[in-house]
Amino acid sequence: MLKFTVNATCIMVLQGDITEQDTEAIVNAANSGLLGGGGVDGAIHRAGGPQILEECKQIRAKRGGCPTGEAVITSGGNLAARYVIHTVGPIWYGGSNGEAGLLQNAYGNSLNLARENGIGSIAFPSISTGAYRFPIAEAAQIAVKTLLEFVKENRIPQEIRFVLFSDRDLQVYQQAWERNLRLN
Ligand code: AR6
Repeated sequence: MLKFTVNATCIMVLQGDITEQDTEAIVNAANSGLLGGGGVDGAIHRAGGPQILEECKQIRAKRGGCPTGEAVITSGGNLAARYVIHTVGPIWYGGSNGEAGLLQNAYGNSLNLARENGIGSIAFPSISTGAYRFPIAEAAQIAVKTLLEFVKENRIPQEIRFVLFSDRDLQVYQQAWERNLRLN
């Protein structure tokens, strides 16, 4: 586990299950259809119950889903978290199809939505690095840079957690944070 403060934000990088986090919001690595799926998306809908899917369906009916790089918000259903922010990371097609910018947007728009909703604490999974096959070292670098810029500019949220499923993934994200904090 890594824990440090940047500006006014406490940042924690840890191994765990995002569905068990008691932050005010957790972020879901969803797909544009918003109707659930495997990986972290499946885990969040299973743990949170039918309320989340119901709200996702309403959003889908209203605006036809969630484009890649954007984010929408629902309640957390039965989760400890009050909100779920559903964002859609890019599918990796080799890196020359705008993947980096879209991943940056997914993190940035999730944080913008958190700010708009006055959310004080938020937990992120490793977006796009599972089924969507984004190389994790590059994804971690994008995540860290995007978050650092946001907390420096905004001085919120009070707490950000990065919740990695495997020990290997935890090491990659810890290294990315250590590298970027040295550079800053
Ligand atoms: N807590 C934290 N991390 C988790 C959990 C969990 N409970 N479960 C899995 N992970 P993925 P993507 C990690 O595939 O690549 C879905 O079907 C996992 O080990 O969940 O953005 C959606 O519906 C990996 O490191 O998301 C989309 O169709 C990370 O979460 C598609 O997959 C992301 O893996 C999105 O693909």
